[in-house]
Amino acid sequence: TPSPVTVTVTGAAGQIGYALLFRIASGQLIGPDTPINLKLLEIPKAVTAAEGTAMELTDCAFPLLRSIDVTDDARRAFDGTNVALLVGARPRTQGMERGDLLEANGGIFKPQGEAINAGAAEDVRVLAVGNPANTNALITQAHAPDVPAERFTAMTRLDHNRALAQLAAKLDVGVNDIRKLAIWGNHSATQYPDLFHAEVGGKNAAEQVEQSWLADEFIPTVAKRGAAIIEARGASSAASAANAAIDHVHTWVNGTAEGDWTSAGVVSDGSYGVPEGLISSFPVTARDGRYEIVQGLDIDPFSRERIDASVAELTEERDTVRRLGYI
Ligand code: NAX
Repeated sequence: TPSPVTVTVTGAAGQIGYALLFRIASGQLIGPDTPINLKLLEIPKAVTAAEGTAMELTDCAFPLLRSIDVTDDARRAFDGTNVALLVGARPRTQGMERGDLLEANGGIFKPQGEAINAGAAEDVRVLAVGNPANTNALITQAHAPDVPAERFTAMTRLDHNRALAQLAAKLDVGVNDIRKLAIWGNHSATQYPDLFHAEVGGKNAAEQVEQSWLADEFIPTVAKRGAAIIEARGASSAASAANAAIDHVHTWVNGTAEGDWTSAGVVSDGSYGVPEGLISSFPVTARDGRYEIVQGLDIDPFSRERIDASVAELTEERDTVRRLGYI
């Protein structure tokens, strides 16, 4: 059997945590043979609830689940961790300005970055799910200078999966018939789901849909899907977000298929005019346990404008947290 992997989940008592932990413990995160040690981080008042979830995990008698540690101490939670899923975050409440939101989350992700730097395993991989995910990942990375920057990522896989599902429904094909779709920029309403490089049945996807559908239906439906779920469900996406987190890490570890790519928020190397160091979504491949930005794509003017707008928002978020002293 492969050696055990330690997985830390923050916000473990939340709704994404509840949809995520059982799938990790059943072997879907890394692979069906890899034993798992779970570490659950919560704020003090939610530790008891997280302990309740731990009891249920125990009661599943998952063959791969070796241990569960519940704590409100970040140092302990990230000690020896191989995979850190940063789900817990301060949600935006009514009347809260964007700056307040960034400030509240800086207070969460800075100490978590420090704890990762202090104690995580050599090969640690970090995924920020909690919003604003890209900038939370950036803050975490800034406080873990001993960990290679490429190990810090933000989740746009849910946006990617939403885009796959919308396009598959439009063209009446299976999601597996679609290749090379991409989400660019921020995990926010400015994100840009790109069909111009996507292929369906080996042919260009954008050429198989009306431009009006692409611009007026597809892009806004994908970008505003989170709000539509809240409207319908009375709560934000949870199981689909957990599913995307599983996909993100599974792909990172196990790789993308030949001739395909996926989407992830990764540290920019300056490609496509995205300022170096920003954590922005790109089309990425995964090979040998590393995400790499797909290089050399032609960006048409329609796409350029949308990528630039989303990247401008990321730049603004970075400037705000810089002003606040978080990076
Ligand atoms: P919940 O409010 O249900 O759970 C969040 C949990 O985090 C709570 O139990 C809370 O006690 C805990 N928490 C808060 N501060 C913490 C800290 N400092 N350390 C450890 N735990 C802490 O939210 P949930 O629905 O689970 O969503 C979690 C986050 O995911 C939110 O920020 C949400 O906006 C974000 N999302 C991101 C998505 C993405 O695609 N990147 C999609 C889904 C989701 O909206």
